[in-house]
Amino acid sequence: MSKPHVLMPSPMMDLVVKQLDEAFTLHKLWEAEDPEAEITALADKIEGIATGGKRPVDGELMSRLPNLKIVANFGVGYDTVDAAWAGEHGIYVTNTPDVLTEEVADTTLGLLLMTLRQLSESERYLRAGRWEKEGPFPLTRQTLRDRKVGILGLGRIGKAVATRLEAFGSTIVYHGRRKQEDVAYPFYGDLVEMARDVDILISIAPGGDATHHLISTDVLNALGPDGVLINVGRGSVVDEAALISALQEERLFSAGLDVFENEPHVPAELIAMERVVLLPHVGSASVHTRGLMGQLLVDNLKRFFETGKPITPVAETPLK
Ligand code: A2R
Repeated sequence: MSKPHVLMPSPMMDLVVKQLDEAFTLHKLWEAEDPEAEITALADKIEGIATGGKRPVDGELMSRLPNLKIVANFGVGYDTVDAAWAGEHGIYVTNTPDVLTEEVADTTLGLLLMTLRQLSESERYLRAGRWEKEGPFPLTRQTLRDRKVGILGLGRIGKAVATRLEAFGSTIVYHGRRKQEDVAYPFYGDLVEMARDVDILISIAPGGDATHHLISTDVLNALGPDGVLINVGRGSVVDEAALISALQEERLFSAGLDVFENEPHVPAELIAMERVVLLPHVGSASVHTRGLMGQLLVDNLKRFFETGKPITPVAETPLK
């Protein structure tokens, strides 16, 4: 029996490419001289796509592949795949949830502490020889002591962040589209109201139209001149221009960002700010965790072509 044809638009980790090469007829689009002509030539054959999100898998691409049955996405966030379109057309979309939850939560706490205690800035101070020449680094205005933290997106990762924050003694509240009955933390139906009541806002919500620029000027103003924003979800959730203005005008104290609106571009205005902590989207980026994510992507495709059911379909998939 011939192996199912799977399209890989952009390079992925060796572990994924090797296993997909063995199990399927894998088409590495980036190796094609003319990728668009290659898609047209293969159109009838392709039954699966393995994507890392570099090239969006939108309705335009999927509609060119009449036998497409599954799109396997690397990562828990799948905002570069039009999952609603796929669902409407009977195509499964899978992501890689759970296996990265603890790693991203660890990174979030690291970024939070780096930001509050200005640890990047203080290390640069030491490396520049300023400790010896000028004396101790100034006391930081921020601390995690006695602070109230608001979580935007109390999902799998948000809850793992909250568990860690409990151990740090923080007070925790959250905002989402609905109150979760099995959660004891106070719920805010209004994000501006929550921002007004907390010292620190952590965003771990997904990207996409529904969350685009949810963290607006109003939210940042409500967080206030002593407020700190941490974003580890998606860059699109924060109005980056509004954030830059708020920081420049000292309407917000600081920010710790692992994600940006136009990655890998990071605005020069942010890079110029000493106090702000900027990470190159490393939330889940350990060999250990990325390996588990890659394996789950491979297993989703294999399981689907063996049984007709993938392991972790996303919510928009109407196929039960
Ligand atoms: O709204 P709810 O109650 O379904 O809560 C979800 C929340 N969320 C939103 N909150 C406010 N406005 C929205 N339009 C909205 N859409 C979703 O985000 C839920 O608590 C949370 C997402 O949690 P999970 O689906 O469990 O995702 P997980 O594994 O925690 O990952 C979160 C995100 C990914 O989508 C990537 O963008 C990033 O972390 O790596």
